[in-house]
Amino acid sequence: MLRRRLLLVSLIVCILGLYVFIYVVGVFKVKNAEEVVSVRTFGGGGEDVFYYVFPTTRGELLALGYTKSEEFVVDGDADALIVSFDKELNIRYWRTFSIGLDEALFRATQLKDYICAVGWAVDGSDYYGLIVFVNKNGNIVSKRAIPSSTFMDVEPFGEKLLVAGSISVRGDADFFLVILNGVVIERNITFGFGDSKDILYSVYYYCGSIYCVGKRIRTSDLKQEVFIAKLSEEGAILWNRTLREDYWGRIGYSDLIIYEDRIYISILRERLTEEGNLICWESDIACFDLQGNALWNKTFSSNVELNAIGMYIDKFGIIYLAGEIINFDLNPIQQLFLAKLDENGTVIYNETLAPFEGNIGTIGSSIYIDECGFMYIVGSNVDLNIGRIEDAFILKLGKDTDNDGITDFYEELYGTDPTKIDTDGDGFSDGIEVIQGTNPLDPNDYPSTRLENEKQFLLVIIIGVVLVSILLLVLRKSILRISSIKRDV
Ligand SMILES: [Ca+2]
Ligand SMILES: [Ca+2]
Ligand SMILES: [Ca+2]
Ligand SMILES: [Ca+2]
Repeated sequence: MLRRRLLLVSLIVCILGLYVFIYVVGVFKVKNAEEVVSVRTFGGGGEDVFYYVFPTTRGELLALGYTKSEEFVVDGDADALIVSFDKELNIRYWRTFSIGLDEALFRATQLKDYICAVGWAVDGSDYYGLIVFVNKNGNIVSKRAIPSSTFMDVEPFGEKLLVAGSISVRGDADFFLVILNGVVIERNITFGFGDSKDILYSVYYYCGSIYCVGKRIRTSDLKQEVFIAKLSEEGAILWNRTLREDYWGRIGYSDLIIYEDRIYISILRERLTEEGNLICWESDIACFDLQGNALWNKTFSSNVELNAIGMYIDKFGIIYLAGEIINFDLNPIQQLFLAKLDENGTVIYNETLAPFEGNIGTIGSSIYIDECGFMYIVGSNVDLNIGRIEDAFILKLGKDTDNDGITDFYEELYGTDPTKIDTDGDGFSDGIEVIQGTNPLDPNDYPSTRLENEKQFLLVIIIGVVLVSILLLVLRKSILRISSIKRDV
């Protein structure tokens, strides 16, 4: 009898312990995201640029680019730069990296235990393709610089990596796809036109095929065109096509993303008069099927420049573009450009922003959207009085009216109420439910271990009191029983 009581007491103590543990772990780690529009700059006296931002599996945001420590720079002063931010834009760590030349990192991808970043190193007119492996502590564990090449993009390729860029052969450049096993080149695929300088800007591995976009500059007439191709895993070209063949203005950059069997390409290019004079720089966003047939095209233009080179597609299929607009009607004249399009190319949002005070221009380079709809844009700002790039920046954007951690835009897409913290009334905010992966519209589906608001706090107290009372009752009975046994003895 006594043993059974003791067993019961231990069981209740265990339950209480577990209960307190779940409560502490659950409640104190959960905090509603603030309604923020925040910006953080990174840099010193020289030039600092972020080219790319992406989330790692560790919940951080990594920004890549370069840093120049001195105001007046000479060759070799630019170093590759990696900065890790949390989602509140606090810097977790930053690293610079140099091989004695001018280095920059341009794109990166997540591998199982490492981040692989690619870019270039410049030595006068010589270019090196740069590849860097970074471990989870932000330390560079291996690196390689491949002569006569430039690396523009990297993509996981099974256990290996696909790197895209260009390689120079006797002064001419060819499209260059490298298959890497670590830093070891396992295979490379070069293809080009023989009469042009060719560079791949972006590569994407999708359903067993390789898709890439680049540009070619024909040496005879300097005509520039955008080239897209689909290749087999072995490197055979399955189809290819050039875009804007009638066109010979310069191409600034092009990016490629595939989402649900559709290829999306952004192009930064010049628009010229018939006489060949520059009107402006403008951006196209074009959509193709997997056979390369054009589905739609949309152009964004301004009177001087509009670049929309930062492209991201979220899980709802919304296309985001971030970049820069230069327009003499704006004050300051150079601002951040941001647009959202639906899958049919309809613009659902289009805005210019000046996040810095004073005569400071803003150049957006890359954009990422988290699961709650917050947008993170990186780039660099420009002192417009002297026309010089100053600091790299990261900007977090998103309107969250009810402060439940989900932006108003994403509440619309999730179908939750943008003015109600807990749409389905199950005691868990819409934000917590989205982060925990439960249905914010189903009161019977809610997170099991994370507790959040006062209602639950009260419930926790009540259940706690009941459990403690039972424990005391059982203990008292045991003590009484023990004393009665003693009396009997
Ligand atoms: Ca909200
Ligand atoms: Ca809500
Ligand atoms: Ca809820
Ligand atoms: Ca729910």
